[in-house]
Amino acid sequence: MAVLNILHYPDPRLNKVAQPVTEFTPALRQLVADMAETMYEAPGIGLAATQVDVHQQIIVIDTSEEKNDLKVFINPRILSSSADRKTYEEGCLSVPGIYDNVERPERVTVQAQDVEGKTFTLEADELLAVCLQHEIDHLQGKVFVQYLSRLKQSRIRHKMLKREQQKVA
Ligand code: QAP
Ligand code: CO
Repeated sequence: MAVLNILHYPDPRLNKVAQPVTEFTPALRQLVADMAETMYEAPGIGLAATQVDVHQQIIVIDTSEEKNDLKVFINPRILSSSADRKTYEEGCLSVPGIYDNVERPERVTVQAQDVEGKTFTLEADELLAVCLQHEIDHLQGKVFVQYLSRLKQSRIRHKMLKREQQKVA
């Protein structure tokens, strides 16, 4: 088990499109375990492989209070989204300390595979629906900041770059 390094916005590697997983190997299991450890250690409620610089369609989520309900989504697809929308204040492990409102469909039906390659379908609402959409965006190279106004994006970009600078200085 290992805690992986998380890429920070505006790292261009966060904009890479993840490829489908084709082989359900012990190495995939290990990566999922490491992603879960990285998410719990942060602590966070969701992590996409893109955020740890692995450009494969893999997501881990745990929105439970007790942090004992790990959900793994390999090759996730949104089959349907509700017309109803809801605004939620989102954050992201790749954009630490930044939170802002994003409007998305309130409910989604997602099809994915588990770590063994078995296909399942899940209807999600509430926080899980927000988190799934946020993480699936990551696999498509999209960070939640990209839903905000250009002015906000520019401010966040500057804040993050300045913070990186201070680390090296
Ligand atoms: C995505 O985000 C998400 O800024 C998962 O300093 C967020 O786990 C989906 C985190 C909100 C739905 C709603 C953020 C940790 C964790 C920070 C996370 C921070 C430390 C974010
Ligand atoms: Co995120």
